[in-house]
Amino acid sequence: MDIGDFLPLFSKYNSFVLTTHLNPDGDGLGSQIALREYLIAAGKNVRCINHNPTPRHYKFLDPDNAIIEVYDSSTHNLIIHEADCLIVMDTNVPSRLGDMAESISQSPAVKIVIDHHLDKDEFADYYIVDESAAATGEIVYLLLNALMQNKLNDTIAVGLYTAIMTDTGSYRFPKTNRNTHLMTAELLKYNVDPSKIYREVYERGPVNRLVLLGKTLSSLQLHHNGRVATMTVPKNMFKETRTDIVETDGFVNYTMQVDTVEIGLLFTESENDVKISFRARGDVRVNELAKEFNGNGHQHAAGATIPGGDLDDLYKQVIEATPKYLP
Ligand SMILES: [Mn+2]
Repeated sequence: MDIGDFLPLFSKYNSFVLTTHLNPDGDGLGSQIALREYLIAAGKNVRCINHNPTPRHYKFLDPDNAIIEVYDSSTHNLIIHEADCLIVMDTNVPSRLGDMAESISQSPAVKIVIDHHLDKDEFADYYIVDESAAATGEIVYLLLNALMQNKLNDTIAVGLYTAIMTDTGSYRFPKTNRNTHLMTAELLKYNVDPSKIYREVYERGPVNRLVLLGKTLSSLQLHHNGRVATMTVPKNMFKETRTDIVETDGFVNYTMQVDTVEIGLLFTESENDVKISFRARGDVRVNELAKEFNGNGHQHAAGATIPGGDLDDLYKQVIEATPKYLP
């Protein structure tokens, strides 16, 4: 991928819609905020529209709720249809766009994907994709530095720092490398406060989040000689703790704290679907396992959402499917 090939796209069009995946995370939202900031400064008409509202712990990116809109077909379908260019960030499959998938797929607008996941669907005109990037924010970092002659601004830097910090698990996941830290060092030239951003994202949750985490940890089970760990959040657990799925962000990573575990799984049941989060280490290709359940992701981190899925059935099916992915 040569970033230079894509730069003309961002001046060519006048109206843009930026979106990211269901249950948006720091990478999707931070990348969206950063790219929007550039496009607005370049005089473009930009709307940021997502399937879900911005979660509580990312509100600091859009404190007045003035930037990111929640998709409403009655007002947004026309905007999506009439835009010159749609940019999908941090996912490469329409199924991860929730209710917006159809409207985006049917729009005559030019479609650009900016992403770092494996196994893309063929629905866009341009793919600015680097599967080795630790975050979509790293790709946006390269794009914006090229477009802005290395003169970013504070809003962009905060967005990209948030994207990179969260998608690297605060600089500990395997794709974290020298480049990740060099980019971060550059971002810290701007008004970016790492402690403040960490606190906003990870240390401002309600107490019930910890109660939910406690119950989730208590559900831990080991399978296949301790090589596979599972945790389960049935929907009644959200009712008991008066929380919702947003609060489970990051829970799956606890499964990997067990020494023998090579595949970690978190099953989360909602009203209408079951979400499975997959983690792995070493030679395991957990995105291949996720694919069996219509999911996708990276080699060591993937996800799947099964509409109308039955929690107990899926739990059995996934555990039965795991051995062939263990080396
Ligand atoms: Mn990402």
